Parts: sequence; structure tokens; C-alpha cells
Amino acid sequence: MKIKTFARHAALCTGLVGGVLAAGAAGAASSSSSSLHFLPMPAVSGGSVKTDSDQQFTIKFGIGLAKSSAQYRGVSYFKKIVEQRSNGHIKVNIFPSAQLGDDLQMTSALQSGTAEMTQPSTSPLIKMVPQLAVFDLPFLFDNTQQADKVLDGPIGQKILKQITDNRNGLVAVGWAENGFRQLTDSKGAIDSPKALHGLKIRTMQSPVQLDIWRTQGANPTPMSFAELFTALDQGTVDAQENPWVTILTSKFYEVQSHATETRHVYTPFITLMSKRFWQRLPKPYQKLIRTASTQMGNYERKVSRDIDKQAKSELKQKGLKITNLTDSQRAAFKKKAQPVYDDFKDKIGEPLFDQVMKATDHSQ
Ligand code: TK8
Repeated sequence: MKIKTFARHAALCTGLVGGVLAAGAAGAASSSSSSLHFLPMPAVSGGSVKTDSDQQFTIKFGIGLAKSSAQYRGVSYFKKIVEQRSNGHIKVNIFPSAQLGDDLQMTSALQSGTAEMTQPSTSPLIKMVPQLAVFDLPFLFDNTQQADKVLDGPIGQKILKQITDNRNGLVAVGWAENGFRQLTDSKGAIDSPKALHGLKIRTMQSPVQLDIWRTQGANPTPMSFAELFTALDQGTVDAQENPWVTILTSKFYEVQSHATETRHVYTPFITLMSKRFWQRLPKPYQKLIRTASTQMGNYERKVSRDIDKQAKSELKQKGLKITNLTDSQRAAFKKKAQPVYDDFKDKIGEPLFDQVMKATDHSQ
């Protein structure tokens, strides 16, 4: 893709973000009355962290998903670890359902110092951190093992360090799982790109996501998560795409009639801390935050994978008509989306692009 076109995409995202920021976050739907059973939280390992100062710290931790999500469960575990191991010197207050704003608003709150932590999807951060576009590439990961290998290995750790070292006021302390994304719509069963023609689909504020759905012949609109439920309810958009757990816990089944198990993108969550807050923490507490963020990510991934099937079957019980694609049907979507790789190869950057292609058996 020519940089000009990419810039237009990015500007569109920013423009819309501007619009959304002005409109203020409507706040995602409250937590669902789902009966998801979470895996028990592991006991806190590691003793108390000693520091010379007796100073108290408070972390305002904002997330986009509801209290019934795996994301909230993971952050609750982080809270348990940090409060216990700091002997209460660090307090963590969690704000779910985009109460502190959407992913972009919460990330800028960290940069301005009005909040301390958040855990956005990587997609809306692409304009700030172009290499994150690699995770939006369609059908990049076939399974969670491949995703874990990339995120927990040298590639993922290098991206965390690059974000921390660049001058955007953020410290990237770990990865967690948003998960494999599925398509939902209010029009009817979708089992081929042809059925997507003209469909008004909301995407995250990501130029890659826009490109993916354009290649499929749909009509994509970037929008913050906080605005999504209302937009589906009012028919501003016909469709969206998210993991089963989010579709359930954000009650999208109330405003969508059909779903297709596309698994078209695996989205990570990235755990961020305000750099100005980080620099105020004594070194032992900085180490504790890193350790607790890794433990949060490991536990949250287990929870997310464990409830993914539960969420899909509960959605069926709630009346969502789910289309399971055959291999050849899924291959048709994959083929259509192939040009996206060339469109964003330059933006992602040669070495990273090639490393990820190799790690995911995509290298030609
Ligand atoms: C929640 C978002 C959400 C994402 C989206 O903060 O925007 O559709 O999948 O999970 O990050």
C-alpha cells in the first residue's frame, strides 16, 4: 500500500477517533448475566517486596471489557498479587467497561498521568506504534500456541522494549489475550466473501482492519469499542467482530442475529503503565509490576481459552445462529485477504515482518 493511502487510512481512523473522543465514551454494555465459570486464581507466589520508602501508591487500572470478561479476571489477579506482595503499599483500583474511556482515551490518560495502567487491544495503537500492525494481519496465527511463541519469545519481548524505550510516555509490561475474532451480523448467515458485499461492519481503529474488510467487499467503519453496542443497536452498523467471550459479556447477541466462526485475526491485549508513574516507583516495585503482569497474562490466557467454548455454546443457547465454516469456505476468506500482507509489509518493517512470517510458517 502506498504511504499516501496508508496515511489516508490512518487519518480516517484519527478523524473518527477525534469524533469519538468529542462524543465521549458511551461506555460498553454492562457485564452480561452469563454463567461463565472461571478457572480458580492461583495462590500468590513470592514473598513481600521490601523497599526503603513507606510511600503509598494507587494504580487506576482501566479496561474496556465488562466485569464478566476474562480480561477483568486477569486484572483482578494482578491486583491480588501486587497488593499482597507490596503489603498494601500499592493499591489497585480496577475500572471495567470503558468507564475511564476507550482504548485510545485510556492510553492517552496514561500519557497525561491521569491514570496509571490500562490494557488495550494492539490494533488502535498502530498509528502510535506501527510495528503492532503485524498482529492485525489476517489469518496470521492458526492457533494460540503460535501466538504465545511469538508474544512470549524474542519478537514479543522486543516490541515491549521498543514501546518502553520510545518517547510516548508508556511502559509496556506484558501481554494478555483478547483472542481469536469472530464475525457477527444482523443480516443473515455469512459463509463466503460474496455474502459480505456492502455489509456495514465496525472495525477497531486500525488501518489494517479497514483493509481486511475492504478486500472482502464489505463496507468497514472504524469506531471505538465504547460506541459499538449503541451503533449495533441503532443499526448504524450491521456487523462487528470480536472473540466469543466479548460477544457474550458485552451482550452483542442482543443486537446481532448471526455469527460466523472466522477466527480471522488473533488480537493480543498489551499491558501498559504510565511512564511518569513508573519512574516514581522504587525499583523493587517496578520489578513486582513486571512479574505480576507476566503472571496476569499467563493466567488470563488460560481463563480466556477455557471460557471461549463455554461462551460459544452459551451464545447458541441465547439464540445466536452460528455458521461454522468448512476448510474451503474459510480458505476463500483467507485468499481474498492475502493482499493485506503486501499492503502493510513496509509499514511493519522488513526484519519484524520476515521474523513473524517465519515464526508462523507464512514465509514464502
Ligand atoms: C476493549 C477492546 C475490545 C476490542 C475491540 O477495550 O475494540 O473490538 O476487541 O476488546 O480492546
